[in-house]
Amino acid sequence: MPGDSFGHAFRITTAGESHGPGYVVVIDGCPPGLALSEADLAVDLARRRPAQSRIVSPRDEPDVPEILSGVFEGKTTGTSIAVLIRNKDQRSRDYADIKDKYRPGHADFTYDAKYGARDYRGGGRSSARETTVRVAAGVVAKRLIASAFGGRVVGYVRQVGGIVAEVADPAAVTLEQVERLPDGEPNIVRCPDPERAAEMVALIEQVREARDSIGGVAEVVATGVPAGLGEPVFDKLKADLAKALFSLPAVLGVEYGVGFGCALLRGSENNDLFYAARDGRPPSDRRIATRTNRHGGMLGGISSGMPIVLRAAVKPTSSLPREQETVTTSGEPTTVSTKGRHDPCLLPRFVPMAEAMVAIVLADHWLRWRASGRASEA
Ligand code: EPS
Repeated sequence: MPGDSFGHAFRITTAGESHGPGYVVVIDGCPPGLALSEADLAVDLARRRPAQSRIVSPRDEPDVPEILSGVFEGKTTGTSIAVLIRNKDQRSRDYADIKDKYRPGHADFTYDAKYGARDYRGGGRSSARETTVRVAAGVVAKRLIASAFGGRVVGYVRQVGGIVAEVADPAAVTLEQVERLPDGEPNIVRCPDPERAAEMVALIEQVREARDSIGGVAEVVATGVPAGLGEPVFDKLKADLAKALFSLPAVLGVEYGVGFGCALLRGSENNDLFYAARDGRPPSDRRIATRTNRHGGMLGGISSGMPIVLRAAVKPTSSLPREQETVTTSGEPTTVSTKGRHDPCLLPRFVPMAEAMVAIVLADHWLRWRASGRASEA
């Protein structure tokens, strides 16, 4: 079965290639009555678009969304929502050279192995540009979870190369801190620790000058999520979130809570202890919480009501403007130097992509939980 769709009750299907006419997403399952406009979609699309700053790809895509269906008089109708985003700044001549060569680190070889054919322009279907319509769908999902249970998803850059941000409380990071530095200037790397943000920008500029690229880690936090989302045993919330993040290009690792750090801990150090948070409520209305959140907001694959905290490791951009050893499609040794307009570090633009995928999973699981009749009022 082809893999162009994701989700069950809230389901997205995407189509499009980086150097074709554009991309489309069809969003099924969104309830009626949500306020939604093209201007709403444009906010997150601007956070993802190339040419937004000096440290990302200069391909100048305006990424203006066109809502084709599913919205009437400013509100969702409950029928399928289709969004179209046209490609405007393709420069396909940059790719003539890789028609018969495999770029190291890219999907050229594996697409050929699978299909026996590929659109080699800009990576075709494997291009990270496909995430543009996922981000549009993510805005719809964010709207849905905000109105359903006050859910909020915020992502940020935690690490670039060896530079790691200090973040005292992931759940307290605001969108404003991710997008703006304390002096009001745009936070072009999207790291909420201003000193580390400046160091990250300098490092990204340095690797670009060296005609190289660098990887990093993004952290995504979902707050306001009620306890109870997730479908054991195969559709656990953690499993669907991992799939969502791994489906994004360049992701090599996903963890939540203490993640791989759990290998170093004893059970007595790792368990998060329960208590009844009174929050000024009457005794009959106590909220069960945990004193710490090493479990990252999910127990048994079901949301616990604590903030969901995930991290994704993103590899250094494979496209490098330097000669590297490779082979032609017929196996002859050769070299390749990638042209095109590339990001020396994918992390700043990865943040809205990761937020979108997390919001889409939460919207899907919320609708599934509600449909099962087991949802309590959030
Ligand atoms: C990409 C290669 C570059 C990036 C592109 C992702 O494309 P081109 O060589 O055509 O400029 O600019 O990113 C986008 C266009 C985008 O909108 O995100 C790749 O190989 O994935």
